[in-house]
Amino acid sequence: MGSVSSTPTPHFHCPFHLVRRMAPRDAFFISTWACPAPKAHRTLIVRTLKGLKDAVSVSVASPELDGSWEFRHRDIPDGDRVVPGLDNANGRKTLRHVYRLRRWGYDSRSTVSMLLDVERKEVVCNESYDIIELFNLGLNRLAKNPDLDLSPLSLKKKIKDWNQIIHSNVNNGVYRFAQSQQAYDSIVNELFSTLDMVDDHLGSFRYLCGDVLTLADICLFTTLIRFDLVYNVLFKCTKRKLIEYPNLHAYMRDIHQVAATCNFGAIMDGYYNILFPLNPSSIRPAMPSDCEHEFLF
Ligand SMILES: N[C@@H](CCC(=O)N[C@@H](CS)C(=O)NCC(=O)O)C(=O)O
Repeated sequence: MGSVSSTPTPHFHCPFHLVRRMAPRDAFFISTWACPAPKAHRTLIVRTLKGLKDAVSVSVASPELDGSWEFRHRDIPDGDRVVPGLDNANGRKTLRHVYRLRRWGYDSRSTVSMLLDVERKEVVCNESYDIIELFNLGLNRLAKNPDLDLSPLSLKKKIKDWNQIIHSNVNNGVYRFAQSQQAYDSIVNELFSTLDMVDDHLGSFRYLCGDVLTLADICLFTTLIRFDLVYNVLFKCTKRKLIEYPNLHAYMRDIHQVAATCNFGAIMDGYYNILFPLNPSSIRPAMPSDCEHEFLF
C-alpha cells in the first residue's frame, strides 16, 4: 500500500451455499487489515452485527511500505476495537505467508479481506462483498443474530442499484485521482455530485433503501467514516467536508453508533504513515474537533 493502486481482482469467490455446508465451528479465520482498509472494514461490521465474533476470529495485518501486509503489534490504543496484531490462528508473519499455506500455493496479490478455513488451510474467499453476503445469511447457525437480514429479498434490486452508484463514484471514486488535472477535475465532480444526491435522498429516508439498514449502507459507511479524516486531506477530496453535509453526516453517526468497529487511530496511522508518495513526511494532520471520534457518539 505504498502507493494508491487499482482495485485488485479477487481470486477466491465464495458461493455461500457451498461454504455453509463446510462450516464447522471455529473453522473460520478472517485475516483483514481492519481499520485503514474500507473494504476490509465492511466484513468486521457485518461480523459484529450478526454476532459472529465467537465463530469467526480475526487477525489484523498492518500495511507496510513495500505494499505487503505484516502481522505485528502497532502501538495504537484499541478502545475495545480491532487493531493490528499477530496472526494468532497460524503464527505467520505476513499475509502472503498465510495465503501460501494453501495446498496449491499462491503467487498473486495477497489482498485483504481474506477468509481462511483454518482447519483445511484453504483460502475460502478474498472478495469483501462475497464475505459480507456470507456473514449475512450463510453462517446463521453460528450467528447470535440469525434473524438480522441486511440484504432482504424485497430490497435486492435497490441494494444492487445503490451499490453500483456507490462503488464506482464514491468507494472507488476517492481512490481514482491524481493522474492528471483533467482526470482529477472530472472525478472530483462525479464524487461530489453523488454525495450531493445521496445527501438529498437521506433528507427523506433514514437509510439508502428506506428505513432498514442494508449491506449498501455498510459499504457506503466505511468510505464516509474515512472521508474527513483521510480522503479530504490526503486524496484532495476538498470540495466539501463530510461534516458540511447535514444528512450524510447524521446518517454516518447513526450507523457508527450501531456498528462501532472503527479505530480512528488505526485509520490515520495506516494512511498517513504508509501512503508514502502522498505524505512523505508521515505527519498526521490535526482534525477539527467535530471530526473527532468522541463527537460521533
Ligand atoms: N475486491 C477486493 C479488493 C480488496 C482490496 O482492494 N484490498 C486492498 C486493500 S483495501 C489490498 O489488499 N491491497 C493490496 C494489494 O493490492 O496488493 C475486495 O473488495 O475484497
